[in-house]
Amino acid sequence: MILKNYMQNNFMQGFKKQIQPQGSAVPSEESQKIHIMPGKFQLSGPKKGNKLFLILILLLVILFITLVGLAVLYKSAWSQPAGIVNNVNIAPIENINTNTDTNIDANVNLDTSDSPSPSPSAEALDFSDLDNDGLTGEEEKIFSTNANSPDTDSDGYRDEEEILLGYDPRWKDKNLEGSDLVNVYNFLDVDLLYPVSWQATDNGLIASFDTKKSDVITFTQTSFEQNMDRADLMNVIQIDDPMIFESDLEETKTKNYETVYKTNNGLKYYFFSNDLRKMLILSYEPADIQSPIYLSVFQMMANSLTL
Ligand SMILES: [Ca+2]
Ligand SMILES: [Ca+2]
Ligand SMILES: [Ca+2]
Repeated sequence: MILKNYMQNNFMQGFKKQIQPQGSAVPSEESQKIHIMPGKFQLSGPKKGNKLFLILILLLVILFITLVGLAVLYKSAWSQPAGIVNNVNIAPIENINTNTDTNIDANVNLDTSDSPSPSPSAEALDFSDLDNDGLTGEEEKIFSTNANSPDTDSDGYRDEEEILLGYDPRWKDKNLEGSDLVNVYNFLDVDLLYPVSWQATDNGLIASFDTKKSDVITFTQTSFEQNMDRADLMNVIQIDDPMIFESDLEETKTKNYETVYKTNNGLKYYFFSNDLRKMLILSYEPADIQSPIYLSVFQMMANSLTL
């Protein structure tokens, strides 16, 4: 028992010494209290400081980002006008290039057009005959007919046909003479019709009809004192124009003249009076000899000659 008590005491003391190796119980309680208090103080203190610190850093970061963003916007705002300025500079250079190209093309075209070019007035004229009725676009204007219909008044007669026969192509069974399309001109005791848009003048020897589009139509008369046979008529014609031969002429007749010669190209008429003492010449000199634009009007004038 003694051994047992001794061992228990010693053992407990040793055990107590092992559990509480740092000395007495009083100082250990105080130290525990002191430790707990600073522990609480230290834990709560740094937590609040960290939050404030983090918030401050966040604010600084946000401020920095906004400043950087503003700086980027400011730079981009400056760079866009700079880009536009560059584009403006590039665009004129491109325009200059294209202009020079077109100028070169125009020069090439001018070089190729060495052949005689039509006059500016001839270029503005309408030579086309879209409806294929024999009247050019200009002639359709003169007679107020439909340039897209060969028979404006739908009476079965083509527009040109009516004009050459002396009818108003706009209305059925109406004459050209007396309409508002033509005037009558009296010269050398002969009447002839001409478009109201033209101007007729004479100097007593030659009558001129101004088409106002560069073409020239004239009407003259030559008298002969002696009687002549048919064989002599060719000589009379060649006195007027030595370059005309018999093969260039065809014989025809009009309403009031039995003996009429006209050139194959239809640009000149020679009318002989029944006693063959007088010769009347109606000639048309077109601005473009290859395509006379008023040939139908001219034929109408020739057909309308009345004594
Ligand atoms: Ca026509
Ligand atoms: Ca027509
Ligand atoms: Ca008709």
